[in-house]
Amino acid sequence: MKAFSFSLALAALALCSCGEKSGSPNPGTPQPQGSTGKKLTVGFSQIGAESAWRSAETDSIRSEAEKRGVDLKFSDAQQKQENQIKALRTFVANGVDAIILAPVVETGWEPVLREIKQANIPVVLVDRGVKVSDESLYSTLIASDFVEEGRRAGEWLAKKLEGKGNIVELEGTIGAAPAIDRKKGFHEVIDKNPGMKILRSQSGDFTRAKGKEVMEAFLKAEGKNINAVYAHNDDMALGAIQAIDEAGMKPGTDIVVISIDGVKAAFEAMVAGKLNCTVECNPLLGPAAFDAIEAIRAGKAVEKKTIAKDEVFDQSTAKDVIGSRKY
Ligand code: GYE
Repeated sequence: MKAFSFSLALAALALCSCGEKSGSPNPGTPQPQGSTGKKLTVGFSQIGAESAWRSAETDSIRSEAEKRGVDLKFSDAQQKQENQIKALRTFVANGVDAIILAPVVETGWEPVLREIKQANIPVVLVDRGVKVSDESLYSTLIASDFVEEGRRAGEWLAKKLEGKGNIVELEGTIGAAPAIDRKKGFHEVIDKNPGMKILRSQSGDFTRAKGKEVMEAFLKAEGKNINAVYAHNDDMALGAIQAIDEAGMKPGTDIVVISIDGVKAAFEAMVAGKLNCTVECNPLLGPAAFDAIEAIRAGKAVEKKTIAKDEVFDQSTAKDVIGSRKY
């Protein structure tokens, strides 16, 4: 089970303590205090609220902060890197104890991360990675393996289409790690199937509205040529489903729809027969993020990367598991 595997990964992170004693006399009890005895203050620079996945991640981090008595400074960047950089500088100016960053794109972070490092503030990256020449600019990354998610989507689809068919691709935000990697993994598999072709790829910015808009354009250009749509997240797939419905075709039957995330609405769409498959990506990163912060502050070594273990769900299992989904 996913939750079990994920906690295993977290246990590995906790175990990597290089023999040092934990600062907590009582593991599992909330540790609200900073090293000076005051409440721990953590800045969280979030990308925005573009998807159900993103909102679940925000809720997870917010509720975990509350549970542990952490003073969380939350900043919503509305999809803009410049807003994230501004928020990070404000966190530094205000002397937070640690920073959680969900970086909207991969590049362009070095200068601000250097400033943060100089101020001696640990950075925990959640869900998306960054490209930097110096890995010491952040402490750890807690995320899913996006290339593997793309591969799994490709494999599921190749099987479903028996190696033949025309695909359109709804990409995530340009320059974002999950958009780059989910494309890479998917294309890797499709390239091995000469009967499968990707007709068109375009960004739908991870939103339902943009996913619908781009799918409408795809349908206009390619019409009945399209056998399947691969969306880099559920929200765009749900937008595409609407577009297919409105074009008088049957999503899930006339056009196979596959996406990534595994949010509740995706399970509902699978039960309704409109979405065929979703590859899970765990957004409940709050506990792992604060475990990492506590470990770092206690002087323990943490893994550079912690990968959540995710599953693939399709219409054959959707009904059985929908009731137990946590996001
Ligand atoms: O798949 C998407 C969100 O970064 C993994 O961002 C995350 C992605 C997620 O907007 O729904």
